[in-house]
Formats: sequence, C-alpha cells, structure tokens
Amino acid sequence: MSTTAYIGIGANLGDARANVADAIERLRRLDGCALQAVSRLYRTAPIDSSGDDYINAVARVATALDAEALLQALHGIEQAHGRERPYRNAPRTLDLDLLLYGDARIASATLTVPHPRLHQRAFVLVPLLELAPAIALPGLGPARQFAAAVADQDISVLN
Ligand code: A4P
Ligand code: MG
Repeated sequence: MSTTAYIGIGANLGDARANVADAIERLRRLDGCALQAVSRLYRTAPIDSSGDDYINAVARVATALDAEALLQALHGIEQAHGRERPYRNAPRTLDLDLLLYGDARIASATLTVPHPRLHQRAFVLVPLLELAPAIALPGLGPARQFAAAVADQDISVLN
C-alpha cells in the first residue's frame, strides 16, 4: 500500500538554501518513500516567527510508512541538521512538517493532519498549489479557495 503525502520544508538559520536542498536529497533517499515531485524554492517573510527570511518548499512522496513513522523519519532529518527547539516558532535550521497524508484526518497527541495552519500560510499554500492545483484539504475543501486570503503575505520564487 502506498500513500501520497505532502511535506512542508522550511529553514531560516544558517545556510537556509543549502539546508533545504539537503533535506530534499535526504527525502529522496528515505527508506519507505519515493520522492515524486518538489516545488520551486520560495523566499518568504517570517510569519509568527522572527529572524531572516525563510526558504520554503513542498515535496510530494509516495510512502509505505504510516503517518507516525513518516513523522519520525522527518524528525530524524531535522536532527541531522542540528534542529534545536528553544521555543515555539523559533528560527530553525530545518523544519519538516507533514502537511497531508492521503485523505487522512489525524488528531493524536503527536500528530495533527492536515497540518492545522497550512491553509492560512502562503509559504505552504503557494508551493502546495504549484504541485497540486486541484488538491482538496480533508475537512476543508479545495486548497485553492484559500489562496486569496494569503495573497498579502510576502513570498517570491527564489532564482
Ligand atoms: N506535530 C503535530 N502535527 C504535526 C505535523 N502535521 N507535522 C507536532 C509536523 N509536526 C507535527 O513541531 C512541534 C510538534 O508538532 C512536533 O513535536 C510534532 O509532534 P516543531 O516542528 O517542533 O515546532 P514548530 O515548527 O515550531 O511548530 P509547527 O507547528 O510546525 O509550527 P508552524 O505553525 O509550522 O510554524 N514563516 C515562514 N515564512 N516560513 C516558515 O516555514 N514556519 C513556522 C513554523 C513559523 N513561521 C514561518 C515558518
Ligand atoms: Mg514543524
């Protein structure tokens, strides 16, 4: 059984662009996953966060891992980048969020899917819609209907 999952990638500490590029390579090599597509890289202003602009992207994988196992694998990649968590929304070397896992809705102690804020944030919504313009967010409906509401957030394609 294979499930299509979308992963949000973000970084704004150190060489953020290199961290995002390395995260993509690690996703490509991840056991139990096949990397299917990656959005362009975007430069985005911090939202509810501080520090430098972020580099953000979204990846699509087909995975045999269950959602919890996939989250653990993502945490492993974050740890390889020395991710520290001094406080919520602190600047970070690398953040990997499980945005969507098939059409699942998950609310456990460790995992909420769809990612609860994804439809409010251009840094997720714009690269997600680049990969999947017609995608539906379980419980919320078509992702594209939220695009107008985030149009004032600062985001640009990285050259
Ligand atoms: N967790 C629950 N559900 C999930 C999920 N779907 N994916 C739990 C990933 N993790 C999930 O996450 C805290 C805990 O959430 C984890 O232990 C996991 O079990 P974290 O990565 O340690 O902390 P965080 O990143 O500060 O929290 P979160 O909720 O991912 O924050 P946000 O809301 O994603 O905000 N501005 C720009 N421009 N670009 C960004 O990438 N990122 C954030 C992070 C804020 N502002 C930003 C950006
Ligand atoms: Mg996170």
